[in-house]
Amino acid sequence: MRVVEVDVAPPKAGEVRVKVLANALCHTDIYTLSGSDPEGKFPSILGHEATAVVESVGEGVTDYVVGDLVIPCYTPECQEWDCIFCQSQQTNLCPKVRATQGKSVMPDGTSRFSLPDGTVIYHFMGCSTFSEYAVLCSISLAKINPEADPYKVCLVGCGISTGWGAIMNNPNWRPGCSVAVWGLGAVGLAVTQAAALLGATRIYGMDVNKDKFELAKKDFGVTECFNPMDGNAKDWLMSKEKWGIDFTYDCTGLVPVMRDALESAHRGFGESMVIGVAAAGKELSTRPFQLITGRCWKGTAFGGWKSRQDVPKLVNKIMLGELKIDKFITHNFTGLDQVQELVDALHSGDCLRGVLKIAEKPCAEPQVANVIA
Ligand code: NAD
Ligand code: AHE
Ligand code: ZN
Repeated sequence: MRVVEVDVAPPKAGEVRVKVLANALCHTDIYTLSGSDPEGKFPSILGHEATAVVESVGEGVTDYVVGDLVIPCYTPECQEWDCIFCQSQQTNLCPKVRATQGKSVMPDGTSRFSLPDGTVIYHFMGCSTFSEYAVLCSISLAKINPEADPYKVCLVGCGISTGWGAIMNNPNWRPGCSVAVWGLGAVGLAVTQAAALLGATRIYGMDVNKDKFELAKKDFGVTECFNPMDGNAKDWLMSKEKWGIDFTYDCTGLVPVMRDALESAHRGFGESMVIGVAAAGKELSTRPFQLITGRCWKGTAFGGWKSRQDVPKLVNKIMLGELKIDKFITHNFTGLDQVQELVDALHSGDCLRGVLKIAEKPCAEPQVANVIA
């Protein structure tokens, strides 16, 4: 990983160039950096959990004006009448730019990033916000309340929204239920926080790092913790709840954990949700009997939120104090030169989210000088 000077070309039709104010590090950035992502293409600019300001707009872009405060969204929302995904209430997976996004380029097949010698630098997840400037599709931006704190609400761009949505967007959710979460990072703790808020009465947290347990119980609604290094988590859960857990969540990206989560789900109606991203080549397995006996295996991308319509609402709920985001921010850094410190922090085991401040928020009002005539 290196910090270098990059040329950021102007936005083309349907695109927006933004000035990035803040970017938090998500585990998925590290996963792609490690080479485990089959779609990872290098050299690239990582980063997808950000707040930014619109710097310029390309031809045909009418939804944004220069100065708008926005959150980049790796799951876009084209909102077109003939997009069966945007028109459906069942999904947030708008596929409009997914094919080119997966190839790490813009919809016209080219990149807006290059080195001064002409070397192409690739995009990442349609965002690439570990940068002073980035170019995104206009359908990949959510315009938010200009009064929002950009150094906090950047978290809405991925992990926290994903964890909250896994609970809040589940039509089968019911208060009084039991929940089990593997992986007490920011995503897993957003799941437990939302579960507690929506009335779960037993919330079991599993992590191989026992240092996570105190905070999980104190601040994020977890009622009991277990370290899978100390024994079989499935057996432990079954000793607590005879027929299994109502809702289970993998927030590790490890396929053996995903299997345990499914097999710990309640006989007859338990649901298990895959949230963690598994490395290239990994596959799931279980006995089909687990499904025949009524367990349901599913997954979520970005917690099911429809990005452009739901992200501004999430930001408002944070500003109203209904959704608590502060406790997820364990580390703060300033300037792109500190990106390695940010990565080291997430690896250290005591970091939920580290926020990298990249630029000052511009003043909302024009500055007027006092003049004595
Ligand atoms: P994180 O690294 O902060 O947290 C992961 C946690 O899992 C750590 O606390 C770690 O100690 C724990 N862990 C590791 N092995 C474990 C095991 N065997 N059993 C129990 N716990 C274990 O990561 P994060 O940012 O919270 O992200 C979690 C996962 O969610 C990642 O795989 C990430 O790529 C994925 N993710 C998915 C989405 C989505 O839309 N589906 C969105 C954001 C992140
Ligand atoms: N490139 C990976 C896919 C990774 C993946 O599944 N990403 C999640 C978001 S992780 C955010 O931190 C996701 O939402 N996926 C849906 C999508 O359209 O990418 C691979 O395995 O190819
Ligand atoms: Zn992420």
